[in-house]
Amino acid sequence: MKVAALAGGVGGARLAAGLEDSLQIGGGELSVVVNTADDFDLWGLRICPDLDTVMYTLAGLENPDTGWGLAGETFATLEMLASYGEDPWFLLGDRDLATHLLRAERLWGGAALTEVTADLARRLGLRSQLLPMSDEPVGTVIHTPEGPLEFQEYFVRRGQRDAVLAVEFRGIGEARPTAAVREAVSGAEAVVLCPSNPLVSLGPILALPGMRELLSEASAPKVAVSPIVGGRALKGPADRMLYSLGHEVSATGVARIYGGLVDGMVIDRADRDERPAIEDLGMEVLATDAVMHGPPDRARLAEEVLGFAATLGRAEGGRG
Ligand code: FO1
Repeated sequence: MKVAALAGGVGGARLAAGLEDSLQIGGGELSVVVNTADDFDLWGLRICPDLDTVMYTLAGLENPDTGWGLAGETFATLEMLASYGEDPWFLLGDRDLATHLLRAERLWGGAALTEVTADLARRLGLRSQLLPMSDEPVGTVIHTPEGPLEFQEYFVRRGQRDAVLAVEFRGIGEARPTAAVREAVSGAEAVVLCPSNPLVSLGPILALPGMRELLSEASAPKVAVSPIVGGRALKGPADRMLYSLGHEVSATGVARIYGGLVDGMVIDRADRDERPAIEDLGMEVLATDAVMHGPPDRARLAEEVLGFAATLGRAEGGRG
């Protein structure tokens, strides 16, 4: 079975790892399309946090406590940068820096992000395809009462404390899904929208010109997993962002954002009362344990998501 997963950072990476494990049993193939609108430049390096989070997780190298960065990381380089008077606000570990050095060398030499990412992923032994959503740069800007903030400035440096007035994806009009993304989505037998922030993680992927059409034209059943459980985000500021931007902070609120795009929503049992509201949006609902506490949960949830997608494919009688 060929599966395309759309993912942002930690939540997306964890479900992608579960999908990879469950697909391995039947010889399936996974392509993970990853948000690149959190990417930014620091000390001459191109940092791609979501790509790296997914890459390290699929390679089994991730820091299990944070979900991002590498396990057993050290920060001697940052300490030296601090000795030079630099502000070490973004925790780039010594080993993580190797990724940024190799990426920067290839990018500054003219290679496309897709090519560089495939090379890094191959060298770390990834079994799945790791696909940046686009090769053109897109930058999320968070508009706040303090003014516009670059995404990592809002997220890491200022600890997500600012009210969010609007979200802008700079450069999105000129960006396009890559050929590899188009192929992965149109050739998939199931498309999974991972439990990532619907506004700033999957939002940029879905905002790429042509992406929604690509998804609607794909014959595969499309299933989204809610990152909101019991009115709270599983990780990060998604709940506060949804609220600030006038969305309902619930699985139903997430389903409304994906309305017309997905055939099924996977929600947590805690939110099972929302089933009728989500079904009213024209989606099937699977209520299960949607919180991933560790690797066994990832594989179990992935199995359930793929099983659910298969029933949708059958119910629709091979949609085209
Ligand atoms: N997140 C933080 O909250 N603080 C950090 O210092 C930080 C450093 C970092 C370094 C490399 C990397 O790949 C990710 C890192 N992240 C950090 C995570 C990242 O900022 C966010 O998880 C995503 O951008 C949101 O999806």
